Amino acid sequence: MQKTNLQAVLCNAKTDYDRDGYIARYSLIGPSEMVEINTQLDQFILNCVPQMSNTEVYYEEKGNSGNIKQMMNMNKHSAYFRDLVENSVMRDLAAELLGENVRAVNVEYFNKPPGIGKPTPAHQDGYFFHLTPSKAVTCWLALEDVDDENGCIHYVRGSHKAEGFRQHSRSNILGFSQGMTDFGTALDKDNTVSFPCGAGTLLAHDSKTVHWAGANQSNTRSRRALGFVYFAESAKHDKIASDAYQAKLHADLRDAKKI
Ligand SMILES: O=C(O)CCC(=O)C(=O)O
Repeated sequence: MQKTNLQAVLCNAKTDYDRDGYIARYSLIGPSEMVEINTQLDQFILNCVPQMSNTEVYYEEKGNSGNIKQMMNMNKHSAYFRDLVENSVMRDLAAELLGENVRAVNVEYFNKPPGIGKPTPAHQDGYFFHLTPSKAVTCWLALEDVDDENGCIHYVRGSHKAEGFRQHSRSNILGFSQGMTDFGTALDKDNTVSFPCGAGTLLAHDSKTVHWAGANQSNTRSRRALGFVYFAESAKHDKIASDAYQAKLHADLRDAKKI
């Protein structure tokens, strides 16, 4: 990754993050590096996806391999994406936001294909993470311009400060197995901030920050992004519970013929 002015990126980052539960850095990654990332992504889809299991790649329409909706564990299949999550400004930022060393755990791809890309239900990432305490941050990188039409991210400002997690239950949206059932309170509405942004913008949110995105209503534009997940070193990961959850989820998805 090219050298970024780290000091400028980190300036006020922790103060803003602690207050709001997220930060935004517009145009953080320059155009030439975005070309490189997008080219690497195309290569990944060509070379790695055929080797990945159906629990790591989801399609918006089953059987239509042109419509990848989501990918997980890209860092486990590609040296490029491993390096990107391990050695980049995202990792420095995550450590700054959490106030301690971090473990890079996942690189994910989030796409909303034109016309059919479904909404991202309101959720808190920590609900899926099985961490104690829930200290983790997700960095979200826009791979192209995003807005209300193709499904930009919305955060509920300050929602990370509440005790525990909000209520979730099984959602029927592939890739987001749990959605909040109590979302939409006056407090949620009053504090919702939307993030239309250009390619190369990085958002970072806390594992307890409530967030969601609309469907892709454009028939011509996709909505592609990468997610980089970091756990605080001090947070204990309950791998047994996590693996059991994933196994049950994938069995259910297979039974429902969604994967
Ligand atoms: O890109 C999206 O629509 C959802 C992303 C998300 O939920 C996340 O990065 O935690």
